[in-house]
Amino acid sequence: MDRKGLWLGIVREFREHLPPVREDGVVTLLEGNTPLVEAENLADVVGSIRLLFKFEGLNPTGSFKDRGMTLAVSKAKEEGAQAVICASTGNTSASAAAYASRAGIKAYVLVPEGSIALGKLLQAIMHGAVVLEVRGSFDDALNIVKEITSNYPVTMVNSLNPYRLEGQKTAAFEVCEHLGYAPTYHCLPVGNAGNITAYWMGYKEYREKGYVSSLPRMMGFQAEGAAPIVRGEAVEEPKTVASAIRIGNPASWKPALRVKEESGGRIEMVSDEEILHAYRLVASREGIFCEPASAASLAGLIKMKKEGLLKDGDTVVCTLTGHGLKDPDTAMSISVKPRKVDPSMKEIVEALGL
Ligand code: AN7
Repeated sequence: MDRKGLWLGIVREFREHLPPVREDGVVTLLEGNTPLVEAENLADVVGSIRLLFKFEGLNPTGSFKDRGMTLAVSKAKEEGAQAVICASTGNTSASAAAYASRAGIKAYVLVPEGSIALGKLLQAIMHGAVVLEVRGSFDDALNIVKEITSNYPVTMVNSLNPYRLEGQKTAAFEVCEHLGYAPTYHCLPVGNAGNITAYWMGYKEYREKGYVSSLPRMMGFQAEGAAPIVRGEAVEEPKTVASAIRIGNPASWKPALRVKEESGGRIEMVSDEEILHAYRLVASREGIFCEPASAASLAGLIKMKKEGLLKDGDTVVCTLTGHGLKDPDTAMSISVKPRKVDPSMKEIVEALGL
């Protein structure tokens, strides 16, 4: 059958840039190939730049984690693993559970109690993972996962698993291919700092291979209450509305600092208020519903604009890392509830202000 034109998932599409996987062992949900959507209605906040959103919420489980998980789970299966395990603020566990179910292996998931978005918790449960809510933080859970994987036959699929970042770097390839060049700046939310590290790997590889001639400055944004990299010390009790990046001791802390240095970029922080403002802005003006953590990238860009960092004609890509539908509670908490009306023409016309 001629499959020309059909997307085959990142492991097959970017085969020559990734560690080899046996053809019959690829565990995929056809992740990747996400849209790079041009902003049309934000000039008043970001000025005369070309702004594009890499909407990773359109991956199969609704976040960028699927890019790394297809490769990590394919390799785990190839190596004969019976089970995978991760600690997660929600998206990694949703993705691990989905890919493990497809691979026919078990997924164990440790999440901080009461602290992950409802949709993500349900994804892990629906895909059949063994889910434990740990009375502690994400960082506590990750420490336990590290210890478990060095003592028991389960494969870690947190981003300390090198296949995760290898898979995630493909998002940078796609940006280069869609634009035909590398952007001036690339803005990302930062939690464990794996994704910013992965994008930089991807950009550097594409430049080395001659597909693009320049590299972006990498701009990472943590939430103010969970900004260990910015503050230069681990945060014992990270706090932010953006639960996905509520992380006090990032796994890829040092690599992220190297990315900042090498790319001439920055790692800064944005407040919850700025995050929620950007979250609402991109939904109400551009038709893209991302989750709160994702909006840290746009919040950061708005801050860059205020600081006078942007020049007319710059191209900026903001990655929107996860889908807004994952976190109905946060959306609800900042939304005005719809007004209830009777099925009366008069009342409805009046209520609509027509
Ligand atoms: C939507 O799922 O760490 O800086 O356990 O879900 O690569 O950690 C999620 C992180 C940004 C931060 N946006 O990326 C997890 C987890 C969303 C996320 C990040 C996450 P990294």
